[in-house]
Amino acid sequence: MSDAEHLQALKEAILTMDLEGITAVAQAAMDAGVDPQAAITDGMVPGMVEVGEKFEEGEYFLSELVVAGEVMKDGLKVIEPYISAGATASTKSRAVIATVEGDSHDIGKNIVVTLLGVQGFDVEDLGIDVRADDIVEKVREHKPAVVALSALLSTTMPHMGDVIEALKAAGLRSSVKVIVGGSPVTPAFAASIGADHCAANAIEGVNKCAEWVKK
Ligand code: B12
Repeated sequence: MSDAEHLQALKEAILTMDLEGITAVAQAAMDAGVDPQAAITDGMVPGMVEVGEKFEEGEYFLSELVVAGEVMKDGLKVIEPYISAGATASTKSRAVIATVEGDSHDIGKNIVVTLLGVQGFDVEDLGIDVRADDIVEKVREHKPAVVALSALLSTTMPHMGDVIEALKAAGLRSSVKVIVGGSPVTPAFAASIGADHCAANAIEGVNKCAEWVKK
């Protein structure tokens, strides 16, 4: 099988919600030497995008979103160790990351967590549905160089602005860089809330974080 065929098989596994087959499909891609980051971004993610489109069109329902999410997570479990194995840590800075209040999407955030680890960041992952005050508390405690925020819903995106306001109120805004990401987040929105960067995807975002802390 060619690399392109492995990527297509990964995409199909997400799209057909192949919970039983995904582990073998992902392992086969890794055994064949497919680049692990490409397996995620050019294999599984396009599958998820199509699942989202089918949900929007009414062809898939919430139950399908749930299962597709589980399939993606099982695939990531196989692929992520291959990313870390090839890594050379280039930084020793801290990052605090969270999915904002009201939002329980964490698949993209978890990819960012893995890639930050690969870049040598000491990552404090606060999980999903995290209130601005709790994020500020952790920033006070861990003194990170970077605060990374994820939102997948247009209704929860504004909470990213709440986090920045809460950081300002606590006198902590100037001590951290704030990066925001997630499919509905645009550079214009990021600028409007005073974030330092809006990530186009996990890889680009994490590269920006590494650039910020490069001595
Ligand atoms: C899987 C999924 C779910 C799963 C989530 C499982 C989980 N553990 O995460 C479940 C079933 C729980 C779910 C629930 C809901 N969902 Co949903 N979900 C999706 C779906 C299909 C895929 C999301 C995903 O994981 N994509 C794959 C990852 C890898 O991509 P990603 O998250 O975008 O992340 C990438 C980048 O954005 C970036 N990134 C993300 N965050 C960050 C942060 C930083 C700092 C950086 C640097 C980068 C970065 O890195 C990643 C890799 O490059 C999307 C459709 C879509 N195509 O996005 C809908 C979608 C996001 N969901 C949607 C909706 C409406 C809902 C519900 C409200 C449905 C309902 N009626 O209940 C609930 C809300 C629950 C809640 N309170 O959060 C809508 C949102 C519409 C909107 N714009 O507001 C979408 C777009 C579907 C649609 N087309 O309508 N969902």
